[in-house]
Amino acid sequence: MLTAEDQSLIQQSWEKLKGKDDAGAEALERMFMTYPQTKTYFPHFDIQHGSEQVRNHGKKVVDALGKAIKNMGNLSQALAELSNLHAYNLRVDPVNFKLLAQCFQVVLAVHLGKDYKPEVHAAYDKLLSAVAAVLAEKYR
Ligand code: HNI
Repeated sequence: MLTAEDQSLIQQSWEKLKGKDDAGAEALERMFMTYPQTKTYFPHFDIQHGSEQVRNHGKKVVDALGKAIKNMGNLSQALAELSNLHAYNLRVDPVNFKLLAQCFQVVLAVHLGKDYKPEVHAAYDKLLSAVAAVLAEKYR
């Protein structure tokens, strides 16, 4: 459960995050390198460093997170379409959501530096867990 304090920490730090388009691509690149099994969902992608496809996809993921951040009170509704897509069309094993979340946290830590205080980290952990739960909720 995201408290009012969590939500405000997330909103403030999200505004401070520069280069959001690249943040998504960096998180994906980290995921592909650190957890190579995740590459199996992207056989149609060029996933080399600097790939335009990864950059575009990263931007979509970051935009979706931005939408989630604007709608923290009602994530299920805000992400309903994405939830359908991941469950019925893409069939991404939900364990992978945690892997991307972890990589995204590393990107936040690198980019926010000292602003990525433990309480900010904890707040994002809750947010990304909640997003992952919504993306997986149609599986049953
Ligand atoms: Ni995900 C497509 C958001 C986790 C595999 N994904 C999308 C799109 C968004 C998105 C946005 C584009 C939808 C559209 O075009 O309408 N994905 C998210 C978010 C998370 C996430 C917010 C978690 C935080 N996706 C994952 C994970 C995997 C994944 C963990 C697999 C390891 N996603 C995909 C694939 C596509 C995709 C595959 C389709 C890509 C394409 O363009 O063909």
